[in-house]
Amino acid sequence: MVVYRASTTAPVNIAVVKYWGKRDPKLNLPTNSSLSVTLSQDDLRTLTTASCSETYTEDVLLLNGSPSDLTGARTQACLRELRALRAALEAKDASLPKLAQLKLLLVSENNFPTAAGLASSAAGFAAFVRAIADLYELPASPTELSLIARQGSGSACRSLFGGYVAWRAGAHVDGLDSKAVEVAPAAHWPNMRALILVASAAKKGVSSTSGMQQTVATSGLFQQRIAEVVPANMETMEAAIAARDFPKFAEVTMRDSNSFHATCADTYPPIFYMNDVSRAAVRAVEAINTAAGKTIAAYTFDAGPNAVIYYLEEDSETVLGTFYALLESTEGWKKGTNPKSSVQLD
Ligand code: 2P0
Repeated sequence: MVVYRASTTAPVNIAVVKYWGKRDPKLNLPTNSSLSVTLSQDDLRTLTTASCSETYTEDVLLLNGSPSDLTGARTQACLRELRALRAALEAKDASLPKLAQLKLLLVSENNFPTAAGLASSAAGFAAFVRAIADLYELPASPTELSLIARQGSGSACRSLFGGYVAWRAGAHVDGLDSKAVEVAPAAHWPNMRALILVASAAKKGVSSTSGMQQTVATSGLFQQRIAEVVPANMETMEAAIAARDFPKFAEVTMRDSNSFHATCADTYPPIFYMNDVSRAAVRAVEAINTAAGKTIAAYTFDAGPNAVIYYLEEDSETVLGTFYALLESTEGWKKGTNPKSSVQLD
C-alpha cells in the first residue's frame, strides 16, 4: 500500500513588537500587528513529517514520541482548510491521487525542550501546516499558508518565514487580510544575534490564550497600547530594521516588552510573567549599555520569565561576558543549561 510522505522544519520566532489580544478568538484575529525575529533552525525548530495512506484509520499526531490531541478546534480548522485546498486541486486534475480523503499521521519533534517555556506552539503549528501543504503539493505561498497557521496559533503565522517578519493584523471580519509578510530576510542584517536565557523550565501559570483575553477584557492600559503604542512601535521598528539601526531596534524592543508586561500587570487580577530572575537580566542589559556608552543589547520577555537578548556579533564578547558573570552570581538562573543558545538568525 502506498504511503505518501513529506517532511519540513519550522523555526521559533521571538516577537520584538508583541501580539497580545484577539479581536476574534475563533479565527485568531489579533487586536494589533506584531513583528518578530526568526531564530536559527540549527538551534530551535520543530521537524514534522506528514504522511497519509489508505491503511490509516484515524488522524494521529505524535509529538516528541507521545500521542497528542488533534481534536481541538484550532487544529481541526487547519486540517479542514488544508484538505479543502487539496480537494480543490484534485477536482481540477483527475490524475492526482485522492489524498484529501485519507487519514493523516503527523510526527513532530522539537530540538529543544518543549517545557523550556520557549515559544514551541509557533514552530509547532507552522511545521504542522507546511508539512501537510507539502504532502498535498499545494501551490501556496508562505503568506497564504500563514492564514492557515494563524488559526492554529496566532504567533505560528510568523514562523513560516525566516528573518524579520510582520503579522499584519488586518481589519476584515473573515481574517483574509490577517497574515504574515517578510519585512527583511536574515541576510539583510547578518550580524544580528540572540541569546536565550532559561530562567525557568516550568510550564507557565497563565496560558497566552487565556491571559491575553483577560487583558483585553480588563486592562485600560491595553486600550492605549493597541491604539497608540503598537502602531508607533511597528513603524519605528520597520524603519530601524531597514536602516540596520541597532540602538533604535533595541529601544523599541525593550519598550514594547515593557509595555506588554505593563498591560499584564494592569490586567485584573494581574498577570505576572517576569520574576526576580528576569529583572536581574533587565538590570544586566542596562549595565552593559551604560558601560558601553551606547545601546548594544536589548532584552525581551514573552509570556514567561525567560529572557531573549538581542545583540550584534561584534559585541558578543561584552554581552556574553556579562551574562556568563550573571549566571555565576545569580541564584535562580539554571546553571548548566545556560546560556540556552547564542544563535544566528535563520
Ligand atoms: C508574541 N506571544 O507576539 C506574543 C508575546 C506571547 C507574548 O504570541 O492563543 O501562543 O495560540 O494565538 O500565539 C503567544 O501567543 O497564542 C504569543 P494563541 P500564542 O509572540
